Amino acid sequence: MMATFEGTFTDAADLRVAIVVARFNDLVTSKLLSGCFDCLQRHGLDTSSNSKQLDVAWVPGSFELPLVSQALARTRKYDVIITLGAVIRGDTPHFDVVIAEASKGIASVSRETGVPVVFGVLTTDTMQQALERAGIKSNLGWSYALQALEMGSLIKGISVDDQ
Ligand code: INI
Repeated sequence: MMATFEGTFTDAADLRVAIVVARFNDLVTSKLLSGCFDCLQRHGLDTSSNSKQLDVAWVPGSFELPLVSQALARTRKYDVIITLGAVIRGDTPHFDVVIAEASKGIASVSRETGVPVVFGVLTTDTMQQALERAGIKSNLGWSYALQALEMGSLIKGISVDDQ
């Protein structure tokens, strides 16, 4: 019989989530974090300070997101990990190095550990564009949390018996 696998957005009560957030450009990343919390809480996840479902790790910048995501994924305590960062183009090639390492690293943590890791790193030309995506116009933190609910529940629903 054909199996159809789909994530759900409706119930986060059973999910365990870790968020790794970069302090660099924290004017932006702290707003993304608020958006994440808001979405998770509205979907039934306990976001209180004594929550057993949610942990948050702060790292210096987006370059460090993969390493800490990997450490958290290896604990096997989380169904899904959300990374949050803001890489804003400056006058040097540093931007390209940071975003390349963050994106490749996050993708490989996901594949190597089997724990979905949401890529929540904004890449923009200006701080204004980043702020627009972190609350002034919309808050992509909310969308990243929604994608985490979908991927966490989707992977959780695929057991070895299905393969
Ligand atoms: N880190 C960011 O998260 N965003 C940036 O825009 C950024 N820029 O442009 O430099 C940035 N750099 C810091 C980097 O992520 C590391 O923390 C640092 O190089 C130490 O390893």
